[in-house]
Amino acid sequence: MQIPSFANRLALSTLTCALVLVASARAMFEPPVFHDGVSVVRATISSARDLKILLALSKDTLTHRLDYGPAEFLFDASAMKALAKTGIAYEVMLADLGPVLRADFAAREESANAEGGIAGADFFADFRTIDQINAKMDSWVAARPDLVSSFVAGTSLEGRVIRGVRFTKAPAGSPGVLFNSTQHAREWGAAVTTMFVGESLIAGYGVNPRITQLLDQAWIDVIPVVNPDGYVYTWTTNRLWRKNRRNNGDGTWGVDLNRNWAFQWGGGGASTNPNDETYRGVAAFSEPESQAMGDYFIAHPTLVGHIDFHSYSQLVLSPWGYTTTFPANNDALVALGHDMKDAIARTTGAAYVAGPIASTLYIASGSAVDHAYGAHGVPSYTIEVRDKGTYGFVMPASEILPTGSENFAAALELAETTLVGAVIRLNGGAPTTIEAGASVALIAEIRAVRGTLVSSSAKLFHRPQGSTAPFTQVVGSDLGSGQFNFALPATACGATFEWYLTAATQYGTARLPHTSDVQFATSASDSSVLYEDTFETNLNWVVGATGDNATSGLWTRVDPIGTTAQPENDSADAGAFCFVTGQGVVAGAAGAADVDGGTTSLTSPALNATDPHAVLSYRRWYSNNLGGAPNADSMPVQISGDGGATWATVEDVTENASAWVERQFPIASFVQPTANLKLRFQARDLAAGSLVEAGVDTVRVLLEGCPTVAGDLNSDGVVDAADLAILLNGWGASGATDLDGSGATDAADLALLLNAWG
Ligand code: 0X9
Ligand code: ZN
Repeated sequence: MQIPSFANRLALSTLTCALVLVASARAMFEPPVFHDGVSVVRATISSARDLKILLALSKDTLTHRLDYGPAEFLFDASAMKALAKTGIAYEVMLADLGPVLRADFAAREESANAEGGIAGADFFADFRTIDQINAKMDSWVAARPDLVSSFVAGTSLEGRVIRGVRFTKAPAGSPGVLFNSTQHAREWGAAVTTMFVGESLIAGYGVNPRITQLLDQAWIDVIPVVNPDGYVYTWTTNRLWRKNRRNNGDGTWGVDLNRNWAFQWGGGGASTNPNDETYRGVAAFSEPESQAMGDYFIAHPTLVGHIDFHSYSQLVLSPWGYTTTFPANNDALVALGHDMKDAIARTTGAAYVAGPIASTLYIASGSAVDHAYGAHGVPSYTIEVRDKGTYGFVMPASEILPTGSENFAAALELAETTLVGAVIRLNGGAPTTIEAGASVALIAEIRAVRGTLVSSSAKLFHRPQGSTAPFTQVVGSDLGSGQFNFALPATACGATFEWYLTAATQYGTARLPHTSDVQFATSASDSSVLYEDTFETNLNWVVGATGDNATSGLWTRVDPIGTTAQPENDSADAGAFCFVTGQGVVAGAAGAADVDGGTTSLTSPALNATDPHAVLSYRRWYSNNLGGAPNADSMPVQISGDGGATWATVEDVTENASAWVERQFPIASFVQPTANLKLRFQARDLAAGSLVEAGVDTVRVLLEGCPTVAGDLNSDGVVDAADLAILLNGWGASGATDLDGSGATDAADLALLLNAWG
């Protein structure tokens, strides 16, 4: 955003020397701006007209998303009045930035003073000034001169040093990766993230095998503040400053550094208007900060991977930014993006979205990521860290540690993968259980992000868990499109094997799990289906129960006709039929045939499930978020062990998935498994005006586990000498060794054991 009032008042002439002095002097003349009366609004762009109006009214487009859907904007009071009359849907995220920024500013001053300008051990307890960041980098070098060194990437317009640190134990000439942040001054969450990456590398070297292995083979450079002038300005004067501090000479200030890189400079999504937040500058690399970064890429030909950290939105973005056309290696770049997203989710559970920039976010040209990949062939990503808009740039300090740790996981993933060139991804993770006794297919996505895959290098290594024997190797079969099929070993029920995958390019061998000496463990188990109804035929479920009083939308077994609230298809089991609450009407409204007036019950016939380990599984559909009184109802799912005399609640569904959701429960958690088990779904419209649609499909009773083998006294899956020894030990006694329950362990038991031998 622009603050011409201040800029004009200052009327600074273009200065070339003593800029730092001028900058601090200006900070004295220029009082902080707190954006009093400015609201943060999330508006929904539904048409080109909406976008035009929003851009005309807004002081700033916080997310720069020039596409349909939600986007955040800043509006002053008069713009808010105008907005209310436009008919555009919006939500006020924050009514007045003023008090928030004032409080934030006061807290910062206090924390900067309290620490005497030098951050102590609790560096990550709060956001940090550039002096504190620099002091922290110095402390790293002082603590571990054998591991960390400091370098200068360049000098800013106002004469500040753009500093970096390198972490490595690898020999000269080794490959390396770069993590940088804060091209955009206000994105403090990004600066603490790269600082956290640095801190983790120091703390982890020699302690964590992945970090040690990495730094023994590669260097990692961290440049936390690419735009130091802008960063200082966000501390002294305007918390929401984005660009650098170029005096554009027309009363406006700043060039967007992430629109000023040379590759495809001047294309779409970059403004020619110096007053705009995405102003591209007068020429490619016209700004000393972006130019310094461009020079860095030239000076580091062994650079193999890069992340440019920004905030906010929780995105992992791959090239291109300048065009919606995908790069040739898009599938591999996106696979690594998903891999980073998964690493983030495994660390803190945070949900990030991965994909190519232009199709995931918006077109933006002249950016770091495009330059890294386009001009240097370096796989490069923009990560937009937390949050998703609740606090945006003014993220609370409590988010620093989770943001740092989840993105450290992503950074490690990028470094390890680009170093060797290959990405191995298990969609849905490694299986913990497979079907016993048969070879099971494992599909992995394997692609080269750099170089090409070595043929037949995609391999599975497995051995029984706990074994010290060499691993058995199996070459994966290439199914095309980056998919490889590995045959997991046929394994006896109850047994566990350990395994890992590898794949190589000319640059090295990727391994999953990444840490050598760490394997996945998968157990084999039998699963049998004791009961199944996919509702393709009538298996005697009963509609209606005592007390039912729904007047319409009663349960009915049909091939459903969909509405906005009801499924169009069954849950994709064997056929097309399922139970729904009232058949829909072709092109009908959301409320066509929904439940009205009360309860409708659907009860199963008596199910035979006496095994104590039996598991109940069903798929259900539920929608109650439309209509006049949304979310006023619920659907109890109940189970009875005595043929319907008494009922226990399995769940009370309120989740508006508007999709088929499969649920599984151990029956014994609710009732004693019996031969007279019943299941009941009660869809109901109890509150006036609410719209209730439900569905049920694919009900099963399953059994997971291993059958007990008579004679397998030590439960290792086989009857052998070890079991014989146990039996002989118990000779004459009753108990477990008395296999036939005769009261004593005797010749008859020995015969049973020998019969099951092997
Ligand atoms: O617009 C940007 O520069 C980035 N978003 S931000 O809100 N942090 O300003 C997105 C950059 C991704 N696009 C490219 N690298 N092209
Ligand atoms: Zn940014």
